[in-house]
Amino acid sequence: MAEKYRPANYEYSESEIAAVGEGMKKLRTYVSDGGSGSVSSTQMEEIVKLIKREHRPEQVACYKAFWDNHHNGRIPVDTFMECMKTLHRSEVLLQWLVNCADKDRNGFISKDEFIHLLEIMILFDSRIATMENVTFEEFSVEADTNRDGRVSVAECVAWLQEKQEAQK
Ligand SMILES: [Ca+2]
Ligand SMILES: [Ca+2]
Repeated sequence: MAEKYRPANYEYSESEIAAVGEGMKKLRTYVSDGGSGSVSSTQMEEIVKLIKREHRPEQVACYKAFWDNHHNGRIPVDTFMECMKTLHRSEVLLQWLVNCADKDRNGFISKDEFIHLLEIMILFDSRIATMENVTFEEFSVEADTNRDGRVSVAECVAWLQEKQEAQK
């Protein structure tokens, strides 16, 4: 029987997290560094299998981009295990996805980045699918709470949270 994928709000138990940590240490690119060691982001697909998440290529690419952008392509085992403890909280996932979408890492969400954000959000959380109809123009006005003409990562996260609340 095929094993079911974990949903976006799945809360991993301590023993499951520990087992993923052990699994990561068996991967080909694992390097011990005196601490918990790290794995190359090129093995993201294997890691996503370890956490039993869906691993469509677009999703794997998004996870990989995060570690490439924020950790130079190495995934520290202890940091990854810490992430697993909070992934089920939707605000953590949102923060993480918006950071992923901010491709040039300037702290603001441009039109291209907004379109990319909607694409990746729908991949990760189908509850957000209804946002597909929101245009960038509407987003830039609604989300720009300090009215400086651009939407920061924090403003974007707050806007998404409001949208999610409104859907409940
Ligand atoms: Ca940006
Ligand atoms: Ca702003």
